[in-house]
Amino acid sequence: MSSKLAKAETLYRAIQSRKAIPRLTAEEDFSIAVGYEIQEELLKLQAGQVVGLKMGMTSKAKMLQMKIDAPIFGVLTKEMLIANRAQYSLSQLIHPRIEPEIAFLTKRELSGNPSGEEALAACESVAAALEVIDSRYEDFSFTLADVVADNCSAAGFVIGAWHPISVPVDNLGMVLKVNGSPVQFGSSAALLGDPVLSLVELVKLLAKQGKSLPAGSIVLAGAATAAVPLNIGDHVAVEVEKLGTAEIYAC
Ligand code: 0L1
Ligand code: MG
Repeated sequence: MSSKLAKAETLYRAIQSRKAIPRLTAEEDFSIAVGYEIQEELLKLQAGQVVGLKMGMTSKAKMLQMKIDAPIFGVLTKEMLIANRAQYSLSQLIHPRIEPEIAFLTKRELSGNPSGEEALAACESVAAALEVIDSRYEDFSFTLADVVADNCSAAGFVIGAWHPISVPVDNLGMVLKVNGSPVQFGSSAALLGDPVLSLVELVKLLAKQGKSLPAGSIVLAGAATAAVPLNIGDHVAVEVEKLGTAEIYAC
């Protein structure tokens, strides 16, 4: 039986060596709560500067793609932030995928069980976003507890131009384009019916751990469609109605 730290070290080594590992629960089953404790250990090893959180499994499309059906969260660090329209090297990644997201920036702390209106009122702005995910597990094959331990496959994220929160966000058309060709179509409504409800869900998940969401957090609300493979040479853009684009040049 290996400790939580040993499991986090195994994930950390997978990141460092770019070598996918079998899912940790294949060796020893553990709960989702323990998955979050391993995630915390992994983040300590990575020693990044926390800038926000990401929600995962908040759309039917993602749940179907990954065969997992409960919202989960991971941590975003400054080191993962990719400038909009920048070149982004895939040389440190194992088998990256990319997915279209909506991002929020909070201006007030959120805690407990806020209503959608309270969550929205705590936001400063909203933006189109892309998330690069890179599971440390072979073939992106994992249980819920495994993927939580692996910081929900977090690897990188791109934020488009921030817009005042006065823009209604509950049903914005979203198109993911690779090299100019549309590959996924969705709507922000795919995110629990309204991406703000993904924010609410995040705050509730944090409350279960006795935590709150600090003011100034970036929050990715989850992928509105299935993720697609990200390859060297790809120009990927998400176009979100009223919010514009977030883009990346993979090299
Ligand atoms: O949607 C997400 O960001 C969840 C990522 C974890 C599952 C996956 O690797 O697709
Ligand atoms: Mg995501």
